Amino acid sequence: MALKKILLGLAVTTALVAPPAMAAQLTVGFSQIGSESGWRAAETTVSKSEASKRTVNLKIADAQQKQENQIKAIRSFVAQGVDAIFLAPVVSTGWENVLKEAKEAKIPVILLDRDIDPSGKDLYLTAVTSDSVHEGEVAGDWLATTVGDKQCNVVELQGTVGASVATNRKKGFDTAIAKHANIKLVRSQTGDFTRAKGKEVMEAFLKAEGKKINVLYAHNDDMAIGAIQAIEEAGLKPGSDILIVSIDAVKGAFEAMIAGKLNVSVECSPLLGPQLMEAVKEVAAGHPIPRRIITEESVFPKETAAQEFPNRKY
Ligand code: GZL
Repeated sequence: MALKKILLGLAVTTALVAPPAMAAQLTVGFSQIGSESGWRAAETTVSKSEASKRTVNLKIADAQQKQENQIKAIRSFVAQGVDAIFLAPVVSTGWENVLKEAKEAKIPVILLDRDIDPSGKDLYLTAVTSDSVHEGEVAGDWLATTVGDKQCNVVELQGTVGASVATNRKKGFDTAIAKHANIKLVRSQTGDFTRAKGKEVMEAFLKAEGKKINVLYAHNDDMAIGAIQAIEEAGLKPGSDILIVSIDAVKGAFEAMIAGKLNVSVECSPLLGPQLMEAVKEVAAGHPIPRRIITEESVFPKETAAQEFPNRKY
């Protein structure tokens, strides 16, 4: 049972001008970041399956987490004259030129799971994302509630440098713990959302801070899972010697919670396919669509992980 149902997202305002109508069989170019995490792989899988249920021909380009590959993919989609472009922007800056080319070609762009800087707000139709500042706040609030007024040194594994979700999850967490003088952030570094880098950076944290570390805050479960290996190899118990709070709520996180090695995971659903496909169909019909599509999310502590695990879809 989820600890709390949270409706994430910002106020919904409709786009001012209805986009150009499109043909019945839609071809959509999807510039996907890569396959850096279980979450990302699930998002790709769901997007494919939702497209196949509808008359949407989805062309997915995997950028291996490199912005230049995403820019190349978008240019190729524009040259092919696709009906719409989905973009999961690996970082939040550097999109103006290529998105202007899409706009000049009258190809609507829909952002997926991450944002771009406000300067680009007129270059896309809508953003299907969660509220990642709130996810960070929920993680920080959980920690404050759990440790009370006990002295607590935190290390942080940040997501990809420059990614909107990493900036926001840091911002939300920092805001939540700022109210608690006993909670101190002693180290913070990017683990690039991957298990391998999460393990490597946690090894460095352990070497530098050792037993002074009381808590790990990871911006996603994959980095937390990598860090769990490092903590065990250092002879410490993840989930008890070092509490771990992370975000995504992928199946691997539930397995770690059931094993008592992870304490809580804040959900960030990758199952955005249905909302995405409905948005692109609305665009095709020339209907105005909301500037932000809300995703419903929850928080899962280890105490309820075993009961919830069978319900998990990613
Ligand atoms: C969140 C998404 C993040 C996930 C990570 O919307 O952008 O990217 O939290 C993924 O697991 O790598």
